[in-house]
Amino acid sequence: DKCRAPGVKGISATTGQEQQVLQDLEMPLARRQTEILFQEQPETGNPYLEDTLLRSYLKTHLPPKVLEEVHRDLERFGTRLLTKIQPLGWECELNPPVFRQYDAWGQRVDRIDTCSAWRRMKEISAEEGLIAEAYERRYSNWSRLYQAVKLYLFSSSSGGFSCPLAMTDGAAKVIESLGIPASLKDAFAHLTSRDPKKFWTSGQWMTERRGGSDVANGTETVARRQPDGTYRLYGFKWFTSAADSDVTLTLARIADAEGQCTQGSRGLSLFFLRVRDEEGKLNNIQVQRLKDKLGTRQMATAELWLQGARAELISAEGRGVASISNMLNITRIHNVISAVASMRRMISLSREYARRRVAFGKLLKDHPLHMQTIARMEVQVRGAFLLLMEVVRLLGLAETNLASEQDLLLLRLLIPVAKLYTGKQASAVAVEAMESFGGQGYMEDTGLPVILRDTLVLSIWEGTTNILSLDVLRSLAKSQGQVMAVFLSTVQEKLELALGTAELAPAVQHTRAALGSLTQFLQKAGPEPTLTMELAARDFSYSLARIYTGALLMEHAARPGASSTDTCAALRWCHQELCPVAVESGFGSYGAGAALQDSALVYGGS
Ligand code: UCC
Repeated sequence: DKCRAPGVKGISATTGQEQQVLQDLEMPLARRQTEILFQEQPETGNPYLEDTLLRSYLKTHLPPKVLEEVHRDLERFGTRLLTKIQPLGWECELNPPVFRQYDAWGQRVDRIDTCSAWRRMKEISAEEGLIAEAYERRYSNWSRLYQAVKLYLFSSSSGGFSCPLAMTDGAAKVIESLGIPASLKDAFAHLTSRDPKKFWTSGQWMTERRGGSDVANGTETVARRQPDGTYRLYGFKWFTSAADSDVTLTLARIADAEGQCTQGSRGLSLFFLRVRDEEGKLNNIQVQRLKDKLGTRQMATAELWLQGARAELISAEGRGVASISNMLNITRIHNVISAVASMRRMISLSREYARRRVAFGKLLKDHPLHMQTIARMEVQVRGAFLLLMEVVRLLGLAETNLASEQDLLLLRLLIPVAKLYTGKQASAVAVEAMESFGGQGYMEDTGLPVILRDTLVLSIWEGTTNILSLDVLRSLAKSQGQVMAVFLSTVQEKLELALGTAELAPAVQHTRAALGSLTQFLQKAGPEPTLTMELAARDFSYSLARIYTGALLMEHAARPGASSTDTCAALRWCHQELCPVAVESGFGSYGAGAALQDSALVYGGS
C-alpha cells in the first residue's frame, strides 16, 4: 500500500492549476515515503551478554573467582565494542591504507598512511590487554582462554586489526619460547605492553614469490653475517600483512663465506627485525606496492624489497621452520577465533533481521524453513566455538606447565584440525547468512559483503585446507601415531560422560560407530606416509574435526544445568556423516586408480 499510495494520489487527483500546485507539493513528500526501505536495519546488542553459549561455557569451566572478574570485564568490554569499537571498525573499512611512494619533490618516501581509526585500534588493543593478558597469566592457565574470548568478541568489530594482533601474539610466543633472550627483552615488553604508547605490533614475513605454502623451497631471501654478529637480509617478500607493523619475524638463508646457501628447509633460519628506526625511517626496506585484495582491505598488505635490512638471528641455524611453527600455531588459533567470530556475527545479524523483516504476511522468524536454515548455521557455530575453547584451554595448560603429555599431543593435532575445519565452516556460513537477507545481503553499504570478503581468506592464509591436512599427517608421523591414540581415548572419555544423559544416546551411538570406522581406516591405511594417506588427508581431517566437535557438544550437553538446546545441538551435529574418510575409502577414492581418475576428470582423458 505504501508503494502505491503516492502514485495513486498524484494521478487520480482532479485537474486544474490548483490541483497541479497541490500535486507539486505532495510529490516530494510522497517520494520521500517511497525512498525508505520498510525493513529496519538489524541491530545486535552487547556481544558478550547476547552470547549464551560463551557465557555458559565460562560458567562451566572457570573457577568462580576468575569467572566473577572476567564476567565484569567482558560485560564492560561488550559495551565498549558496541558503542565505540564497532564504529571505528567501519571507519577502517571506509578508509583503507594509502601508499605514497614519492613525495611531491620526487624523493622516495615509501609511506603507508593508515587512518586514525586503525591507529586507535592499536591503542585499544593495548588498553584491553589483547596480547598482554595471555603473557601476564593473572589467571594462570585460564589467562589464555580469557584472552581468546576477548579476541573473539573483538574480532568482527576490529576493522581487520585482528590480523596484526595474531602476528603480534605469534611473535611474542616465539620470543617467550626462546626464553626471552636479553636482546629481545625490550621487544617482548613492547609486544605484550598494555601501554598504548609502548605497544608494538609484529608482522610475519613468510611468503615469497615462489611459495606461499612451500616455504622450504620458495624462500630466496639471503642473510649475510656482519662483523658485529648481526645480519643483513636481501630478498623480496611477496605478501606481508599489516606492513605498518613495528617489528617482524622472517625467514632467510644464511650465506656462507663463499656466498652459498643451503637449499630446502634445512637452509632456513629465523630472524627478528625492526621495520623502522627511531625516526621512522625504513630499515633498508623498499615498499614495492600494496596488494589489491578481495577483502581485509582495511589492512596494508605489501610487497617488500629487503635491501640489506638489519636483522638478528633468533633460531639455531637451519631451524627456521621449526622455530616459526610456534608463531604459526598461534596465528592459526587466531584464525579459528576469527572464523568463529565471523560466524557468530553473521548469525546474530541474520537472527535479528528475521525478527523484523515481514514477507508473505509474517515475520521471517515465523517461517519454519527460514528458521531451519538459521538453526543449521547455529549448530555449526556452536560446534566451532567449543572446538576453539578446547584448543585454547589446552594451550593455557601447556603455557603454565600444567599440561600432561596427552594434552600436548592433543593440542598439536587439534590446531591444524580446528584451523582447516572452521575456515571452511566460516566461508559456508557467511554465504548462507548473507543469503538470509535476500538482495539486501548483497548490498555493499549493509556491511555484510565486508564480513563475507574478510571471512573468505580464513581458509587460505596461515595454510590452506590441504596444507593444514598435511600438517595433521605430519603430527601423526612425528608422534608415531601417539596423537591418534590420545584423540581416540579422549573422545571415548567424553562419550562415557555423555552416556549419563539418556537423550544423547543416539549421538553417542553414532559417534562410537564413527570412531570404529576411523580406527578401521587407520589400521588399513597403516602408519607410513602413502599415497592413500595423502589422498585421504582432507577427509581424514574433516572426520577428526566432526568426531571431536561432536564429543565436545555432547560433553557440554551432559553438564549439570545444560539446556534442551544444548542437547539438540549435539544431536543435530552428530546426525551428520561424522567419518567421511571411511565412506570415501569404501568407495575407493584413495587408490592410485582414483588419483588417475582425478587427473582425467580435471584435464580430460579417455
Ligand atoms: O603470512 C601470512 C599472512 C599473515 C597473516 C596473518 C593472519 C593471521 C590470521 C588471523 C586471523 C585474523 S600467511 C603465511 C602462512 N604460511 C603458512 O602457513 C605456510 C604454510 N606451509 C606450511 O605450513 C608447510 O607445511 C611448512 C612450511 C611448515 C612446511 O615446511 P617444511 O620445512 O617442508 O616441513 P617439515 O620439514 O615437515 O618441518 C620442519 C620442522 C619439523 O620439525 P623437526 O625438524 O624437529 O622434525 C616439523 O615437525 O618444523 C616442524 N613443524 C611444526 N612443528 C612444521 N610445522 C609444524 C607445526 N605446525 N607445529 C609444530
